[in-house]
Amino acid sequence: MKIEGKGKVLASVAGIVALGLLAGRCAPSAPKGARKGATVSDAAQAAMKVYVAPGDLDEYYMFASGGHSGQMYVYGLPSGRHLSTIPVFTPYPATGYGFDDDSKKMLGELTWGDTHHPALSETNGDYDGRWLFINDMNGRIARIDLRDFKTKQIIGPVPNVSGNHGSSFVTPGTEYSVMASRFSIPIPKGTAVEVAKYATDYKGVVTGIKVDPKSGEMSMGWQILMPPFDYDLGDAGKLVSNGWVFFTSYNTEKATGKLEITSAQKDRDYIAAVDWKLAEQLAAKGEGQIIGGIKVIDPAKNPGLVYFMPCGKSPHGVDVSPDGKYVIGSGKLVGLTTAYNWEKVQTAIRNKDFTLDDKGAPLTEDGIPVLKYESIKDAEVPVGLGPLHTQFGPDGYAYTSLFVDSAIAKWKLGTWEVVDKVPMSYSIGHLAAAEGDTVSPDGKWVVGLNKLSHGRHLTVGPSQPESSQLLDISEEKMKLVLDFFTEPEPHYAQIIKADKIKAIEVYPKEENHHPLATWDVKDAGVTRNGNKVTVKMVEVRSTITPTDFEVKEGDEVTIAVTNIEQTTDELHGLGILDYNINIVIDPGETKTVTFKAKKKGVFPYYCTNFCSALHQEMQGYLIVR
Ligand code: K7E
Ligand code: CUA
Repeated sequence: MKIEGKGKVLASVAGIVALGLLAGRCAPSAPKGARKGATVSDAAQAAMKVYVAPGDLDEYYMFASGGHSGQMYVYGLPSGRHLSTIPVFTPYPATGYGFDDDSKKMLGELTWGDTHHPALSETNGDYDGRWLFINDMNGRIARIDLRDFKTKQIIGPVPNVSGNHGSSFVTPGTEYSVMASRFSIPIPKGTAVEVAKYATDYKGVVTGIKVDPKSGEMSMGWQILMPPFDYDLGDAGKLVSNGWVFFTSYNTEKATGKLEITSAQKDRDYIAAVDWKLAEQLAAKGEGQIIGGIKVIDPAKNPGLVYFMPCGKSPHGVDVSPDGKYVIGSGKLVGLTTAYNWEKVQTAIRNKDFTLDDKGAPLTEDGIPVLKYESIKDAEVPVGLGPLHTQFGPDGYAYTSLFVDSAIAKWKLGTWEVVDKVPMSYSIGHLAAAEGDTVSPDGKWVVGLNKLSHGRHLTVGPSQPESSQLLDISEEKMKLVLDFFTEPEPHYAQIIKADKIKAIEVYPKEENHHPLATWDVKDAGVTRNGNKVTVKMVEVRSTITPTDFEVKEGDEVTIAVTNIEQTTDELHGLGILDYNINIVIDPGETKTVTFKAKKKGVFPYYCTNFCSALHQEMQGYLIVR
């Protein structure tokens, strides 16, 4: 999204090239800092592709999960600039998240989360720019509203879900955001059973969290009982496969102990294919047995609900092609990925074409039939070692990350030909393509989300950033054009065209319905009801009103701050020293913070967010007698 037109960009690039040539005095072939072996022309071309001139805007947003930081990070592409941090499962003093009453309540007792897979809301299988969902291993999903980039709801911990890794993938109409247990446990939660009884007494579950199509509000949809495997990743079917959702699973041995050995005994693990439309119907009929406070549907009693598709050992990603015709899944330690043909899967289901056990009977796992691998696979594509995750372009090309090879392979759906491979530095996990999970990927860019960054940046001590690498995929050969660095731990990211997001920068006054909103400094002040004190506070450049107030020791104090600004970027903060209070109020917003006045004395408060030349004058005194 170049604001000032291409001419200016080319002129800027000419500048880069000229700089490169000047620097060339000591390194004749490459600009200063370019990797060994790069020529001026390679580096200049790459620079031209990713250069976003000062004042220009990126064309894409990348929303990357922050792993066990519990946050989401927003980057611009192709520049790789970090634009924003969206606090989700962890307090974040920079925006006061987790300190004000509402966000504190939303976080509850858990002040950390482990986020893995962001999912942008979809309409007809395309990102619609409305919401962003993100899972937490502690059995939760959060919804971020992309109108203001704020976390609006956290659902969970959802009963029976343990280690919510296979999440927060959405169905093509955002009917559901799904969850799957990584760690099977005895359910309901709270039951203690020895690990020796794992195979019989532990269970996994797959859950559909219903999303209200208007408000995005999440509620419990359905839950399905699953054998005690480890469920890993998921993806919803689309177009021809719409109505189904797929999850990889490992440890189908139902083993315990050192899984790296004990779960490597069989030839194959499974991809679970779940008919979510049937689950929805069954849930509507009241099917299921209440476990842990919610109805859990048993697939053994409801044929057609779940099938297992045999897959290479320890698969990670499962990915549905943009047309919905292929489901791609791989064993994590092998050199090929399998393309399952959805038509063949359906035929196998119709014909009851199941894997047979040693006695020649159809193989089931806790009552769930296992389809026959040979009947449902279309191809085994020799992508390279350690295929983890696949993304797609608009032209029938697929891009698979290879952890062991540390590379990305480009291959063609249908011909199954591997056409290109580019090394990553180092050990790529997921990869994300522009609009890559939709029915109409953009091509253009793929980001490799690498696990290690060793030697790619100025040293910062042992806790190193993660390296992401941007590939230009607009031509036949992929080109590595940029390294950039992210906060831990960008397990997965999604990339959306920037013009799909219509964010506000100010909360309009007329939308503020907070009961304690105070828009006139004359209405600011203190009211008392017994030992409960309410302080209506107004912040506007460059005064906090009231400028001082008194309470008594032991009072329960609620401060409601309204930032009455209606101007972009005029945020105000409220920090109260020694009381661990730090909130930030956006223009037009009202927030409350409640605390017990436990300490006597005089406590200065002040605006923490730089707002004007007299920001430093925005201060006052809390007196506790
Ligand atoms: Cu780290 Cu999807 Cu949780 Cu992979 S995840 S590489
Ligand atoms: Cu208000 Cu600084």
